[in-house]
Amino acid sequence: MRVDVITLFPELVEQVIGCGIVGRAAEQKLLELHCWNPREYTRDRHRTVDDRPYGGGPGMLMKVQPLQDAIHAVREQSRDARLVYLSPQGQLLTQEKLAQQVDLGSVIFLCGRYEGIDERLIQQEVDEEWSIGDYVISGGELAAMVCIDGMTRLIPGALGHDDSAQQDSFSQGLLDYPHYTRPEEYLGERVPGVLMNGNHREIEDWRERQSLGRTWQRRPELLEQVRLDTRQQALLDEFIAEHERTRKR
Ligand code: 4GX
Repeated sequence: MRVDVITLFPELVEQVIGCGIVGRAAEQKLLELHCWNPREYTRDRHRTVDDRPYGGGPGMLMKVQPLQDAIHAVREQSRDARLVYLSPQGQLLTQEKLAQQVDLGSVIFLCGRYEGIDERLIQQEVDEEWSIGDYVISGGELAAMVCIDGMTRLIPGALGHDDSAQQDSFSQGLLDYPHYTRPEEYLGERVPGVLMNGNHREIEDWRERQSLGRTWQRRPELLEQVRLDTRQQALLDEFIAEHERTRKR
């Protein structure tokens, strides 16, 4: 998968490509990342990349000409890629959106700095606007890195082990179950017995019951988006019954 990033801080974005899962995917050529710096497309001595907003007010916008030229340069190399602008005004990112983008293929991320970019440039060039959450960060770079990281996990072969991103939280629309490692007893708390008895059917049931139960407790709105099969409904009912029992005690 090819990912292009238009950014005033290419070093920042290139950092993610050196590390962990994303780094390995790049080494294996599963991911090909290119950064484009609008500063390289400026035409004045000062290499100006910002400009003043019409109507006044505080803050600056990204200067249109260098940005437009950078976009056109990327487009020459990545014609059919979707151009995604990252901003708090965008559609909220979900695991499903990331998966759809991985299926579609190449993507260009446009990272804004300052107060953003000219609205007409968004209308002309941008295919989709995404937000990583309802909060404000200082530029689109960290948001693009979040997208790149999340997408990379979904590229077939990018996760080292066989049991793939299938196991991740959200891949089934549910939260993850709790995990335990050594020691067997920590601060007086023991590892749940079911995980120690080697009965894989029981372990699988326990994990799914925990997934369903934690989603019900912490993010009930997610449960409305998934259709539970009969087994899952029974496991959730068991979790809720157990929850009611311990509440009464
Ligand atoms: N999810 N930001 C973009 C520049 C900006 C300002 C105004 C449009 C309008 C963000 C987020 C995010 C901060 C990146 C503002 N763009 N990006 N930047 N949340 O907060 O994606």
